Amino acid sequence: MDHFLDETQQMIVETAQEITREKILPVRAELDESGEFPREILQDMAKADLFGIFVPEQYGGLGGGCFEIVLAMEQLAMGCVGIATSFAASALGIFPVILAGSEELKQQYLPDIATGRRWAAFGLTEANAGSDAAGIRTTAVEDGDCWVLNGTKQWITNGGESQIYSIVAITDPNKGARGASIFVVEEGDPGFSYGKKENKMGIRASATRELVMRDCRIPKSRMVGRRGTGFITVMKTLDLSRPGIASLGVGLAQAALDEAVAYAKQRVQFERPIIAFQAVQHMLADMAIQTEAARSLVYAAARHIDQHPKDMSKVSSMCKVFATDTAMKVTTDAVQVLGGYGYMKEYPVEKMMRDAKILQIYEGTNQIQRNVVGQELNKEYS
Ligand code: COS
Repeated sequence: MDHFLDETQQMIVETAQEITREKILPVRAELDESGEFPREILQDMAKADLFGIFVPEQYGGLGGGCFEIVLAMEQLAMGCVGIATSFAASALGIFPVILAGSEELKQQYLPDIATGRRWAAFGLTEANAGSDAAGIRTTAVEDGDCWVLNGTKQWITNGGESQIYSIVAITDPNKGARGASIFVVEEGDPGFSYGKKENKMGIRASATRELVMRDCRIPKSRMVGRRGTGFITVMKTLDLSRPGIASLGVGLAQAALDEAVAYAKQRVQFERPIIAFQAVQHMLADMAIQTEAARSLVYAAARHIDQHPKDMSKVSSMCKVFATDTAMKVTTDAVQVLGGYGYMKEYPVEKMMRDAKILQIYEGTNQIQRNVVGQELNKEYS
């Protein structure tokens, strides 16, 4: 389907396609096996200006919106969701600064993010605060001209690999959701270290690690936005980033569909290519319909967000749910079409199925997304 991309958008798609074809596809199986972080590929993305897409022009970026991010991430995910996740996590990590940071913080960090000289990560989740994001226990206390942070963040994408971290911490314990604030913590700050590195089922090329803050002292100027506004900025950050995760689902579903059709055309059983059997055709048809429906919803949601930045939540959650559930279904069906071969590591579809699962879980489970949609409907119809 023609989605009417302008010249810049078409260029973003072609650039991301080239990275996928030249850099990602040749090594994705190896990185999946080893769990090695794709540093060089991220540097290639930086050289191709992909990290500038989400940074405003006055700080050296391309000034793209949610739609441009979605276009790039979809293409990267066609190669490897693990590698695409490392890219996505840098955008997520810097969104709080873009959305709520002071001019000083923007000038301090955004030019480096735009050129890909430094990468970012988002430090929200803790052992006992996942879906219940307001339940975090990390604290930040004022001491002279510093903030002192204490706590441990868990399952942080790009942990140990990024140099800039947006950390959510409690500044006023008695104020509930109004008691959280966001801080930029840099690699090398006193009292900041990395903990356990996770061994994962899928997206194995991405790094997932604990962040540990023990009397971590940072300058006062590193608070992002006003004290107590951290939770709201977190919610806006996630609203803006979830279409990106949805687009990873679209790219992954498309890649699985491509593999399944190619296999079905060459696999002969009962003296015919299996694509000649209606049972297989119907599976492929459903996969194609669902993938295009997901893409159309994600594109429409991203375009809506760019036009109506104050009205992001419902469309963001809707497209995240639909596209990532689609990715799970389509990748599972791709394994089924390839049968025994699909279950073996010689073919890429088993990796795709493993990678799909996390999309339904991270950046807010699909159950939480349905809660958000339901609550918005409740408001709209009251
Ligand atoms: N944009 C702006 N503000 C928002 C918002 C949004 N999308 N969603 C909530 N808020 C505001 C509310 O208006 C409320 O403000 P007031 O204090 O002024 O009333 C405040 O934030 C608290 O909202 P609420 O009471 O709805 O918060 P809950 O603690 O019930 O949590 C959910 C809401 C479940 C939606 C939230 O915790 C969430 O998104 N969880 C998933 C977290 C997640 O994605 N984790 C993945 C790891 S991050 S990579």
